[in-house]
Amino acid sequence: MPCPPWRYFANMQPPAYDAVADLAAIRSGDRKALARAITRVENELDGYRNLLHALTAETQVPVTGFTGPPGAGKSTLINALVRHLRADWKTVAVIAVDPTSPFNYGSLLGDRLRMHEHFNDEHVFIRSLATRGSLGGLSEKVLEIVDVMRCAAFDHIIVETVGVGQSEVEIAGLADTTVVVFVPEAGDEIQTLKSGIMEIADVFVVNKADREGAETFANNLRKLAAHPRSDGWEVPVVKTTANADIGVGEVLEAIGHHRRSGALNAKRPYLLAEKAYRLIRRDRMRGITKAALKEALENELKDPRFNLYRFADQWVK
Ligand SMILES: Nc1nc2c(ncn2[C@@H]2O[C@H](COP(=O)(O)OP(=O)(O)O)[C@@H](O)[C@H]2O)c(=O)[nH]1
Ligand SMILES: [Mg+2]
Repeated sequence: MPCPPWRYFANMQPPAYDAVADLAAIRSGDRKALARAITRVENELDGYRNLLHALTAETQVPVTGFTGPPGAGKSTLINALVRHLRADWKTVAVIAVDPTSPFNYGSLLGDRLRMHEHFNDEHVFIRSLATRGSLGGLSEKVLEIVDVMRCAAFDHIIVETVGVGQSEVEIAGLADTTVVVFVPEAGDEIQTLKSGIMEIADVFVVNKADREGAETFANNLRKLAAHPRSDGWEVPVVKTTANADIGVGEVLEAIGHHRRSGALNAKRPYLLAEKAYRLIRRDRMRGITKAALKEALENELKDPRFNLYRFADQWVK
């Protein structure tokens, strides 16, 4: 058959993206469809909004966030948790918002070797996201990606993020249960983090319990966490030595208790408000950067009648 003229191809419309069919594939366990959907959402490719609008509220899949300073052992702990969950035949998705995470293929060889056992396991879905915006902050996209993942019928979804200031609060808006990982050396740090951390932590982990001062540190944390919160949940403190697989089962238990406690129901409007706020902020601020403002100002300032308030109003959507 002769080849049709090139115009024929140029005028051909690609088939419209069918979000409902895509979601059905994701629900049925098609991991390739899931990976493609994540890429679609991450890069805002054609139809990504349709996909998000077609999501249904999946509240059954537990989403646990791990936050804490770099080097605290979050990845090691998650690795051990995945091993425990797999021993129980559970499926797990891990999403790492951390450029240094061993879940990231580009990481150090040692870390990669550590994660190797799970990379080849088809029941463990691992995805790492580049941080956008503030250094160490949670990628804006992770919210949407986790919600897509919730549809994929995993038994657990785990999110790792580096705890640098704001991101602890961000992860609280994202995860059902937030685990804050400390190391015994964090003695002074805890005083400065105290107020914010107490609000968002559902489980405290003192990792590297093989190190000196772990017991004292854990006891100090217990004193801080001794009072039940307004939602009735008393934050447990678990000591772990993640690289020796010690205390890992207790972390899973603590997460399970939190999930079953009903505290989550009290937290849900807060979590959703946090998410909605971030989505709206992102959309309203789209295209508005200080660089773009500066560029526009360079022109406008030539006008002697320039007025900052009229200028700003032009940008308010
Ligand atoms: N001594 C000790 N080292 C640990 C423990 N857990 C993790 N590590 C080590 O701490 C380093 C940082 O761990 P990693 O999981 O990458 O930390 P992350 O940055 O919080 O994800 C690695 O060299 C781990 O082997 C632990 O319980 N005890
Ligand atoms: Mg890590």
